[in-house]
Amino acid sequence: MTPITQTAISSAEAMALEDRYGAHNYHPLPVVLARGEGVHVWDPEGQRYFDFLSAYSAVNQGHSHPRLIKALTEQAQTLTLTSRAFYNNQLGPYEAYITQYFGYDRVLPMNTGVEAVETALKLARKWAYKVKQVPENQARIVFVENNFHGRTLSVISGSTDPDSRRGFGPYMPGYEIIPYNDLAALAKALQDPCVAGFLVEPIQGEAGVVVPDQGYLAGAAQLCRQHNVLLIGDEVQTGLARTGQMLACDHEAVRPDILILGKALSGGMLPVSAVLARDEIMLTIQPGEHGSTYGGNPLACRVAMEALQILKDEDLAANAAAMGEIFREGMRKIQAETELITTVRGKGLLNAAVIKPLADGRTAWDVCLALKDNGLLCKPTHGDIIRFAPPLVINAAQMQEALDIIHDTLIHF
Ligand code: IF1
Repeated sequence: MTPITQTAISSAEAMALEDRYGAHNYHPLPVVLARGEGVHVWDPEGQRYFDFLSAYSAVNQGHSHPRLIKALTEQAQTLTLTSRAFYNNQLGPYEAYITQYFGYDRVLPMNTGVEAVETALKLARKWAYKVKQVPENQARIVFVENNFHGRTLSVISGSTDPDSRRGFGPYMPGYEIIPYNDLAALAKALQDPCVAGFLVEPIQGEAGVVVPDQGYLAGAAQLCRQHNVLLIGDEVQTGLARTGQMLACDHEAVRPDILILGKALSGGMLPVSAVLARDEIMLTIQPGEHGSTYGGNPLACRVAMEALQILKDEDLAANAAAMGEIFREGMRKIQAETELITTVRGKGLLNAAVIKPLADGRTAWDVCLALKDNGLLCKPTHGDIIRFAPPLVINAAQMQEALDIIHDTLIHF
C-alpha cells in the first residue's frame, strides 16, 4: 500500500484509518489535528480550534514555537543520535544547564515521563540499599491514591485506577498506597524503616486537578526529612511553569530530593524527560546499571535547552499565573449563569471544572463535543471533570475569546 501523504487526507479518512489499523487504546474526541501554531490547532478542513489540553501540558511553549523549530531543524541536520556508547557535544552543556537551572547536582536524561518515574524509583531503591542501609530487596515506595505516573507495569502497580491496573497483574511488590493530602497517613507509613521514597504529584492532574491543602507538600517534605525518606516529586505535568511557578513545588518552597520532569521539557517537539538529584542519590547508580538508547541524545538536549530558555525569556510562569486568574474568574462568572458547573479549581493554567450530572444523561464528554463544535478543544477526565490547560503563551485577548466560547457553549447546552 503506497503511503498516504499526510496533507491529503480528510478528517473522515484519518479517523477511519486510525480505527481500522490502530490499537484501540484511546477514545479520542472526534477531531483530527493537522496543524498547530501557538494556542491554536487546525483540522484538515481548515477549522481552527483553541487547544485547551496542550497535549496534557507538553506544549506549554505553544505549538510549533519558532525557536524550537529552529533548534530542532538545525540539530537534526547536524547530529541526532549517538547512543551513550560515546560522548556527544550537546549532552554535557545540557546537563550543566539543566542542573544549574533547577539547582541540583546531577541529571539522568530519559525520554518519556514514565521512564523518568521508573528511573526515580530505581534510584530511590538503590539509595535505600547503599546509603540508608535498608536490607536487600526490602525497600518500599509510598504512593498516594488516585495518582497518575504513567503506564508501565511497575508504575501501574502503584495505581488505584481500575482502568490502569485491571488485567495487567501480577503487580510489582514493595509498594504502599496511602490517601493523598493526608499527612497523618504519611507519618504512619514512614514509621516503616524500609521506606526508600514517597512518590507524589504536587497537584494530581489525571485525578482531575486535585490541589492539596496549602502546607501539604511542606509537611510531606518535613516528614520525609525526619524519617530519612526521599521525597520524589513527579512534575511531569505540573512542572515547567504550568501552575504559575517554574515548579508546582515552588508554591511551598519545597525541593524534592528527586525531581521528575517530562512533557514540556521539549515543548512538544519530541519525547524528553529528566531525573534530577544530588550526588548522594544519583551516584548510587554505576556505569551499565541503567540507561536508554535515546536518553540524552543530542537532538533532545538541544531542544530541551531551548524549551527551558523560552520559559524564562517569555516569563511563562508569570503569564500562567496571570492568565489562570483571568480564567478562574471568568469561569466563576459562567458558573453563576449555568447550573452545569459545580466546581472550578486549579493553579496557574492547570484548571478543571466539575460538571453536574444531567437529568437527560448527557455528560462532560457531550460538553466537550459542544465546545469542539464552537472551536475549543478539551477533554474530560474521570467522567465528570473537564481539564482546561491551554499553552502558557495564551494572552488576555485569546483567553477572553476562549471564555466567550465556553460561556456561549454552556449557557446554550
Ligand atoms: C496517557 C493522563 C495526564 C503524568 C504524570 C508521568 C506521566 C504522566 C504526572 C507519564 C503522563 C499523560 C499520559 C497520557 C495522557 C496524560 C495524562 F491522562 F494519562 F493521566 F496528563 F494526566 N507523570 N500523562 O501526567 O508520562 O510516559 O506519558 O510521557 O497515557 O494517556 P509519559
